[in-house]
Amino acid sequence: MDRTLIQELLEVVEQAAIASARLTGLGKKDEADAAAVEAMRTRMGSIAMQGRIVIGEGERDEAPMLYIGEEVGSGTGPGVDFAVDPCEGTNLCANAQDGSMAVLAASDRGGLFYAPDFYMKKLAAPPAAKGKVDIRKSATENIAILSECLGVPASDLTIVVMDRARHKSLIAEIRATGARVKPISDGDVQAAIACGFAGTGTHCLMGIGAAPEGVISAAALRALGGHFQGQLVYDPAIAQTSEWADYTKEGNIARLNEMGITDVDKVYEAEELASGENVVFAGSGITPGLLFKGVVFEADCTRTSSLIISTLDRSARFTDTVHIKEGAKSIALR
Ligand code: VTB
Ligand code: MG
Ligand code: MG
Repeated sequence: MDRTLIQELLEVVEQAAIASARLTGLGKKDEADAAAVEAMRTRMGSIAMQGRIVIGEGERDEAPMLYIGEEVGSGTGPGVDFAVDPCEGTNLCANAQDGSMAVLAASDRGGLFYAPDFYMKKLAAPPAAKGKVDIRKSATENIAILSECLGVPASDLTIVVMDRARHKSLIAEIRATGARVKPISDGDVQAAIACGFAGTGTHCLMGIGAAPEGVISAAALRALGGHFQGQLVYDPAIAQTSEWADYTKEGNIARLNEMGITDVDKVYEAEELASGENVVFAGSGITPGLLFKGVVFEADCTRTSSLIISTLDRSARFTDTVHIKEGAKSIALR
């Protein structure tokens, strides 16, 4: 991978964000997702690379595009592995709520963990707390560590947690420390990455979300130097999801074993989930969020706001782009 990829990947997520943003607020989450998938795949096709999807829209049979194993790109050039979520937070997009974005993580061949479609317990925190907080510790202990690392009392900390039944006791435990809880309905990738930056008003992400999204979050936080750990969740009693109504803990363990995951309780560090020599994260806002603005459609242009974090040049680039329409007469500075 070389630095020219940074610009290409920026355009990939911008195009995906614009495509789904056209459907913001229309209550059509599947259409918004499909539009982003198609736009992302089309733009990826013109990149000189031998790309491969390792985390995508599902297995080949159910997903026509960006399915796991699909080859993307021109077919010549460096080998690049991708974890993609063209419309992360489809509900947020469909309901015009904050926090949906087009995202991907890229790495050298074999540099991204092939996450199964399972749940994942996650812990994300700022660089100052990297390697100090630990997913094996209780929320109470981690908040004390975070408070020490950031030099602020617990009451100045805001912890993001997905608003789910499974987190009832976690939320109570966090609040008992004096820290604040920001429940989110969806979109734990953006929330996790926001914890890596000071000034976003969020300091830590705790709780259980999806595993594929965990790999994308890990890639971003690894490139940034922040903290991320993940641990697969296979017990339906813990996940408390209706989708696992017919699943058993034993059956899920067997499924993981079949996928080659034998140490099912392993704690994965960011550097294991995104282990490649180089890692690039690219995200572009569909709706506004903690990291960037959403897509704005104007008479003469379309505006996008994005973030690329890359180990290639140790950078985090916040990029606002004006996509100029044919015959544009007036483009405001911002
Ligand atoms: C999780 C989370 C995502 O969807 O996948 C969630 O990681 C679905 O979780 O950010 P449930 O099955 O508990 O509803 C998102 O919020 C959006 O893709
Ligand atoms: Mg998706
Ligand atoms: Mg998603």
